[in-house]
Amino acid sequence: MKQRIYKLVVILAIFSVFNLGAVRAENGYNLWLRYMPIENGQLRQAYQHQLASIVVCNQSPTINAALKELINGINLMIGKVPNVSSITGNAAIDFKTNRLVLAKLDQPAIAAQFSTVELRQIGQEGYLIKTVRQNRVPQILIAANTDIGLLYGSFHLLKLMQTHQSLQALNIQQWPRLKLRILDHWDNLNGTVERGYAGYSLWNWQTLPGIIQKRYIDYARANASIGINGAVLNNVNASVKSLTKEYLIKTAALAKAFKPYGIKVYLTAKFSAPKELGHLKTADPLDPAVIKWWKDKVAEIYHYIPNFGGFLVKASSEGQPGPGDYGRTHADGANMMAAALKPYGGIVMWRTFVYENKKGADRAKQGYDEFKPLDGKFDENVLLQAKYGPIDFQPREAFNPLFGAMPHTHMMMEFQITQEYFGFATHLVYLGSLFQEYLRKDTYQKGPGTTIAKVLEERVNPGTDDNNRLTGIAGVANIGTDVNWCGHPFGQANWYAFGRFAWNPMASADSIAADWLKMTFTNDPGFVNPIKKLMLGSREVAVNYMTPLGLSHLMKFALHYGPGPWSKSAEVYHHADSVGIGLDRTVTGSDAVSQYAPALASKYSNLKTTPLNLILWFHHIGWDQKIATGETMWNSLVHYYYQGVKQVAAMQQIWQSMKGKIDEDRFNYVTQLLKQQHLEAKWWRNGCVLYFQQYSKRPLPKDCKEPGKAYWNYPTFKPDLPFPYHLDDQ
Ligand code: BDP
Repeated sequence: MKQRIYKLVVILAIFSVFNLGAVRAENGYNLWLRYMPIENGQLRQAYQHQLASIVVCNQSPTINAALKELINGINLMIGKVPNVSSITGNAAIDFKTNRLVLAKLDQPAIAAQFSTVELRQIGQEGYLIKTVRQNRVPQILIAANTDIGLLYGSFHLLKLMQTHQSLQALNIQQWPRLKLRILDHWDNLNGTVERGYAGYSLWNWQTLPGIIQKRYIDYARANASIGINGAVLNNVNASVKSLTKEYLIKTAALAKAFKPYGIKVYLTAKFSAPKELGHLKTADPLDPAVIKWWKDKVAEIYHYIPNFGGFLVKASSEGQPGPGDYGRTHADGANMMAAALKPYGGIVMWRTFVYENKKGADRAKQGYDEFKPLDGKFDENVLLQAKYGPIDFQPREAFNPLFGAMPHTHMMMEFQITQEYFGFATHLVYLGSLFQEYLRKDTYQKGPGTTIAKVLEERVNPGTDDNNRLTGIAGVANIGTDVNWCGHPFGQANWYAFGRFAWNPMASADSIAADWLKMTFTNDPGFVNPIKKLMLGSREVAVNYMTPLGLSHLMKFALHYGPGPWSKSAEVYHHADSVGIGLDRTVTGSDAVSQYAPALASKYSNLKTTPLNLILWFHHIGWDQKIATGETMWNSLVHYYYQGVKQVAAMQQIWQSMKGKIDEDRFNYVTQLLKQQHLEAKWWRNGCVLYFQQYSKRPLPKDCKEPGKAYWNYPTFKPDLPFPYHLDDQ
């Protein structure tokens, strides 16, 4: 008995000392900042040697945050707390004993370690990491022009350790390609989150400003670790209450908590606020009383929140008030707000998401039609925030033609990280592939090679000072109060990937997935390689079982979960009839193709040169017509739906073969989620195939088993029934 107890104690001691990754219970709270113990003895020893001590020059809340992160991370990974010393003022750094040096480049001894090119490149937020040798003692230098650069550099060093890379000969130059890297939270003041599937809002307005939860700080850490530098705290469908003094004071507390992590807060501004809060008769942007109201409001905001970022505005869109209510343009509205913010360095992010449900109108054309004529009319502190596609965050759309059409306007990308149209937080969909696809799309704006990434990065007026150029990207957050922040454990990858693409729009979805997997689960290549492949394919899998070949918006009306091609609102997107399916957007149809550069317009006008994955976006195609798959339109469509379901089954199998390689809790959770995704993929397949078959009146290809019809109340598909769990066997 005694011996058994002894054994147990030894086992427990081993577990607690090494905190073994594969067996430790995990709930996902630590995201990609888990800092797991390095089990490879050689590597651990090398790190212990290289990071035995840290010296920091000067102190500030941001440098303290960096130091705290480094001490904690290094200690957890190598089991040793580094010695820390700090030097203030011009005191010389002892290069003999200090192994990791964190210093600003205004110190000549530090700057001397780098070339002028390196020094020039990194700007206000970049950093340099270099292994230098002084008296044959290797030193790791993290250097930057600013404190925030040092924090970003510290996270980079920790990432190298988390992904088990050598620190022997580092030579890293990093700087963000876009200035504004922002999360848009669609959070309501009552704690709910519009299109949020991971619990409630992180912001506890009731306990603010008094209580700063640890979660707020961990949120800021996670963002800083990937370079996100802004957060819009509230829903684009805005409440004016967020602009009242009471809420500004609460917001100020969050802004203060985030500041050391380089994160500015922004608010959405409801256009009718002068009426609703100020009791003015109008919100007309050209009315002097309205102009004064916004000026005063902005002054009040900066009084409480000195580092306030600015406004995000959804105006004259989906019933929201806007300049259109007074016969004014978007430029009139945006510039009026921008003028109020300008003295404080604030900015306006004005959304281009506008459409009317006019009969016969092609929604894909409307953003362009309204905004193209305004190119060059927006003030210098205004950015237009456009979704990646012209409709609405669909699994796949053609890219938004506005990105190729506004050479004199600051254009900002809007991605959706929350999976509104991707099965909520139930489906495993890695959006890194989607971000990459759109950022690399060629707009041809200035000839071939003018990718969206370039459009976002480029200056509006070449030859002007780059520092004045506003560039940016926003992602609608998938974060909530769920213990793992994002609902689906793999939803975290989309937050992570968004940050990495915001830092560098030409980053690779593949290497981002690899980094995320290593930091979030394990460095074991037996896990990382197959699961990375699974992630990289996952977005296309979802497209296959939801909206293949360029279809869009077939989701259940308003809810946007599950299939609903039979709803009136979906019919305008698929145009299925007895002849065929798809929307003619060529000159014989809505002529949306003419909104693209001529080279693209002619490519998209011809079915043969239209990319296969967009054929139904641009063309109405006969059921019996042969397409590039080599099969008829009907058979191809059905095959895509069936393939999507098979692919989810394959994802399940791959995941099962990972048993034992990661912690049980997350393994089991993802197992359940994939099972649900498989059911839902069948739900999509059966619903869409049976529905479209009513039009095609063709049999299914021979290799496709008839889907069970019971659930569908075939052929009316009405009423909507609860989720068909019995699809298990259909
Ligand atoms: C749609 C969402 C809706 C948002 C809207 C927007 O369904 O909840 O308010 O986008 O972006 O996709 O404003």
